Amino acid sequence: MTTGRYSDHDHEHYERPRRRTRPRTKDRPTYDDAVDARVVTVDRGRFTLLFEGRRVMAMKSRPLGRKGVVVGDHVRVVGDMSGVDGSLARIVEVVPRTTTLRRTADDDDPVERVIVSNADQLVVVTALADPEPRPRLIDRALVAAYDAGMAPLLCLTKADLADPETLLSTYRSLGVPWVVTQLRGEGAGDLGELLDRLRGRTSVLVGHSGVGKSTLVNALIPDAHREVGIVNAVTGRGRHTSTSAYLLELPRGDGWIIDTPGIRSFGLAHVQPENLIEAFPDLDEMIETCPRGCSHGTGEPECGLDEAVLAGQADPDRVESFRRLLAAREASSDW
Ligand SMILES: Nc1nc2c(ncn2[C@@H]2O[C@H](COP(=O)(O)OP(=O)(O)OP(=O)(O)O)[C@@H](O)[C@H]2O)c(=O)[nH]1
Ligand SMILES: [Mg+2]
Ligand SMILES: [Zn+2]
Repeated sequence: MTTGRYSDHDHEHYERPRRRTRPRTKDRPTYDDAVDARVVTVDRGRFTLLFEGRRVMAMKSRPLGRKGVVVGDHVRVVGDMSGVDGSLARIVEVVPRTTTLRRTADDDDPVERVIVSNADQLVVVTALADPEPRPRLIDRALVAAYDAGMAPLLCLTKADLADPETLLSTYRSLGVPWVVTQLRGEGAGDLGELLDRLRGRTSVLVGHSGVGKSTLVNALIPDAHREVGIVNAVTGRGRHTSTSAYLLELPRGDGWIIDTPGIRSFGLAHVQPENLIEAFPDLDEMIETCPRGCSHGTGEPECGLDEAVLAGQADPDRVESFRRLLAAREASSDW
């Protein structure tokens, strides 16, 4: 017992009492000397980190256990941070993530995975042609963005090949911001609008193989040297040129961008309707009158959304868009 020199309250400031049975050498080290770095890419259990402008290789250290480390993570690191060939630092801690982009386990991949962390914007990259745009992919990606609390941005590429109007008309009532880009053909090159939207944030590019994600990254970041593929003229598919997610810093430290491999499928079963409707603040309060267990989908009896439309309190286009996304969540995971 204390002799009165310290109050009980002060005791709480102590570190966990040291157990005498535990040999000293096994005491958990405190990582006062750890430095902050960010995960650029992951390759077979080895991590490339960015630290003071240079790339440093690292591995996970034991205290992390099975905890995953993903592209975009802010990490605390000890050891050799020189970045010279053969050097290997150790990641000792993952800083709590602000966002995670996840995919549910599905036929393609039986494990639920975090794809990237700490991105605040999801850029849904869709080619206007070559490969043909697939609106269901866009819907599914928007669901993933809203669920993850990330701002969506629609980026329509290859404007030299087709007109964006038809596609854009589908997305107007969702209020999703969009940019159109063209990096080939006459008049190619202006990325000012896209750059404005990327400034000061971490953006992750997602979309089918061959839509031009890596081409965009190369155009935005002159020394990115991302490998670019070709689209098969017969199948209209890309060749999955990029094979792992990769984080890059925009010129002048103006933000971060994460290039990802073309996605074949994207499981969304983890997404709850309640989370999705939060992305529709104008509809959110209309569901207060719904019967318990209402999914707010088309045909749900007495759904508050239908009542709100009938009463002229909700925009029918918005309700329809919300329900389209809700249905996209339940559809098969193929993009
Ligand atoms: N016509 C046209 N072609 C483009 C444009 N942007 C990119 N491409 C072409 O599209 C093809 C695929 O580009 P990538 O950047 O490798 O596509 P990706 O999305 O990174 O593909 P994955 O890494 O496989 O997921 C390349 O042949 C590019 O030259 C564009 O604006 N117009
Ligand atoms: Mg690529
Ligand atoms: Zn409802």
